[in-house]
Amino acid sequence: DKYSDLTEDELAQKSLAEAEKAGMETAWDRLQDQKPQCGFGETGVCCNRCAMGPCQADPFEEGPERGVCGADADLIVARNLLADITAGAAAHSDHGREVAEIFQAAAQDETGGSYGIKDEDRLAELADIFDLGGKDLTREETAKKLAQRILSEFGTHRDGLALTERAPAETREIWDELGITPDSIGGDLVEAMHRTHMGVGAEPANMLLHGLKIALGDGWGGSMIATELGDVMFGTPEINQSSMNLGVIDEDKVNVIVHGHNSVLSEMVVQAAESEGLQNMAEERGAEGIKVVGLCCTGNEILMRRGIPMAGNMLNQELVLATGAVEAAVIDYQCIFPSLVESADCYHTEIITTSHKSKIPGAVHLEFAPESAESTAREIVKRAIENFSERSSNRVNIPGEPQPVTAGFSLQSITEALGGSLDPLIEAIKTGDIRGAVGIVGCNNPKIKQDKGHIELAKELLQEDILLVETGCAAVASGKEGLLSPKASELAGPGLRPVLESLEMPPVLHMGACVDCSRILKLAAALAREIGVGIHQLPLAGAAPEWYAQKAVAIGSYFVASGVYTVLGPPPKIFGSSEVVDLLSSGLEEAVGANFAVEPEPKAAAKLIIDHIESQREELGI
Ligand code: BF8
Repeated sequence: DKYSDLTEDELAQKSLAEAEKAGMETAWDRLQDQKPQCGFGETGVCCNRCAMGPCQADPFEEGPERGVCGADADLIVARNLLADITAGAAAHSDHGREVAEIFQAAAQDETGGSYGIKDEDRLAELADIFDLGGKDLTREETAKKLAQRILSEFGTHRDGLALTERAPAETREIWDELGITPDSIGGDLVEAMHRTHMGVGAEPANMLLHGLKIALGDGWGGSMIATELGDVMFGTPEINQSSMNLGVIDEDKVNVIVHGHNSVLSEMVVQAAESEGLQNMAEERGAEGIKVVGLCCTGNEILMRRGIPMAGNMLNQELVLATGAVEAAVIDYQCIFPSLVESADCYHTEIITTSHKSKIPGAVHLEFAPESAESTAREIVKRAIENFSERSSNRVNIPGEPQPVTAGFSLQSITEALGGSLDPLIEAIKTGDIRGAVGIVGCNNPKIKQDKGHIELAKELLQEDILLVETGCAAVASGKEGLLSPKASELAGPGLRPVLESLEMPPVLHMGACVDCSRILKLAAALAREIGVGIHQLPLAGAAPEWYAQKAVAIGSYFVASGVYTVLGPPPKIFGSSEVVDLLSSGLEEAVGANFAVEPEPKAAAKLIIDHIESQREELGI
């Protein structure tokens, strides 16, 4: 039927039918309304940066070749791309800074006990990297000093980012030679926006090198800080069992969705919902309890650390409302459709915004602040309970049963599962039982059948004995398909399968939210160090088969700048400039030893990746 053309997720197909019945518009409808999309925009040659414009440079030499300021297609494309990387890196880094600010408030005992230190080993690891000096410091002193040091990296100093030291020397040398070693997270981002202003940068290659620098500041800075401090405060993920898809919504319970990205909110909502008082209140109102369910990356955060079930990925955000059984959807920021309040109007669901950065007209706003986090979280859950009586039972339609998943793969939990060191993994890579590893990451994009890009690429690679690590919406696509279960190891090739079976591991390791792509960097860096090479020499690759977000552009850029060959599904908006296309393919290969490729068709993308991995192996002599 028409729904099965839109999404691979069978429960989503059923919910799409429900949504249509309810008169709820979805992203797929809106994409249809937008067609045909603007060719100038698609190829990146439209510039709307200043009041002399908007301008377009015609890549086909039929119209004007320069904007009013004199920028040609190459510059317009490079400037737009730099602006996209900046927006993405800023989104991750602002999130990271918020986590750091809460960590500081906790260290200074200003959160009324809402936040604290759960993983002391990780705190010690960070104290070491940030060279805080002195084993005599108390835990509290260490935390305070660390918070200060980390926050200074967001703006007030330009001495580099401590966490980049995790990268192997061979990789850091490449950055130094190119001048793309980040100086400061905030400073580099401000400079990036400066460079995109009219009359500043006019050399595409120079602009794009700065793009790599801010991307590295995201991966090895802003995002990594979000991951690390999240682990310190809420615990480093351990392997756990949970479930995924729209079927996790529980008809008998008060359902609270947490949607967005920041663990400092979702963790508190989970804690509040666990409290006996609120559970009792829910029962008094006729429910069997409260169920917190995640969506998108904040869902990934609480799945990783607490085994909380997930309703789905980005394109499931409207469909989950069509179950008719969601009392409240609590959001912070990023990847939240601005039309979500209107979608919710078709049902009793209340949309609750929590950040002054991310308000939606018509939503209830309860500002989340460190000093009142616990009470705000309780208030949110209370509102959901009160809303339970507004649910119309005849409109409840939960489309199927949840899929079991295994999640919680951090560098620590992977190392532990391997018996205390990465050696068995390295050995299996050397013998060729495992040919290499690929990080499949990123979003959904309605231009691609939901989840199909992720799932098909994953299956192709697994049968070639390639181990997969995933984050973000890609990991959720795999979860819904059953690939996050040890059972799915039967899809792996003859080398990989016995390795997985002996460890009872799934063939796809869920490593967390998009900011946790930093876990993939950390794993890659650890492997490279063990083997004694740069990251660009490893048999690794990255893929973003259904990406939509500027954040994904930043992630792709730091993967490549770190030495990881990366294949994109949807084409980036660069095809109006042959210079930029050349720079991102051959130019980057020369500069950082890795490049981008674009291939929306999963089998063809798999072929590119397999060929790359085999040639890396050959060069390593394994
Ligand atoms: O940071 S994968 S659609 S939810 S941007 Fe967004 Fe993309 Fe999903 Fe999380 Ni990431």
